[in-house]
Amino acid sequence: MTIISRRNALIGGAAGGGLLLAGCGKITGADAFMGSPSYQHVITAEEYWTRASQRLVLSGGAMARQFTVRDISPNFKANGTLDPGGDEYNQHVAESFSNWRLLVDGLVARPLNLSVSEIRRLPSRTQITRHDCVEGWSAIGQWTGVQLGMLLHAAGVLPGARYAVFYCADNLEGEPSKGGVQSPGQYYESIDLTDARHPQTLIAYNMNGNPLDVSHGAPLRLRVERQLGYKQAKYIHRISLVSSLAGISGGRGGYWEDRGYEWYAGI
Ligand SMILES: Nc1nc2c(c(=O)[nH]1)N[C@H]1C(S)=C(S)[C@@H](COP(=O)(O)O)O[C@H]1N2
Ligand SMILES: [Mo]
Repeated sequence: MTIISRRNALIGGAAGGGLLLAGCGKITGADAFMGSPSYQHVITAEEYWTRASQRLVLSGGAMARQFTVRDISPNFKANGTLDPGGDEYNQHVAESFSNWRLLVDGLVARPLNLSVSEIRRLPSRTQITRHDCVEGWSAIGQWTGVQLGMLLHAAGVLPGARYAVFYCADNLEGEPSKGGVQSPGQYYESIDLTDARHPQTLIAYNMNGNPLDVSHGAPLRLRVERQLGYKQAKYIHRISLVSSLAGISGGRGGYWEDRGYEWYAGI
């Protein structure tokens, strides 16, 4: 049993019967010594992060409920942007996202710049959770990704950092079904560092065992399982740590927050 599968087993147990599936990557010798400097930082951080994450779970950090494979919804509605479109995003789709980068910057000691394939080679976590949209629908899906806390640990969070801000590739032109003030804007979201370091908070790349499709946020999306649907940012290309949300777009920490929704969208 690897360190990683032990970690996943522990978290699964503490979740109260939550089922965790395989996909917990084994770091092979080759993987450990190949990859960009950013990739190396994350691999180096992994073991420390595993222990920190176990402590968090054992000390009773509330976990979102986890479900079993049988509970997965046959049709998981896609909502908000279904396809960011545009020349740049379309080019990424055509290249199967091989040139997509995830930047982790802002108040960090070592900014990261990772490809999707590097992210896929990192230790992963898989969880089956329920997604609740404010519009009144829910769906259960299985998500696989890298724990955001591990990335942040690798980047080295600097004193003063309070929020992680997620920048998305889509410009929403006022989604008609949501109410609120409709106006164009780049989708973005933010969470505090407690949620960012929660073991179930993932930068996800697989849904129900397959790479995310365009409608569900390809190639990378956030899962922050104790909050509502609009916090689950899709099409993420940058995560920035900041001390304050003022001055970012409308200043309230998210596309929908800037249009009147609560910033803390707890379920
Ligand atoms: N980039 C981006 N992320 C987004 C949205 C969006 O329009 N753009 N919509 C949000 C809303 S309101 C919901 S309910 C979920 C929907 O995720 P899904 O399409 O996978 O169901 O994504 C959230 N994340
Ligand atoms: Mo939503």
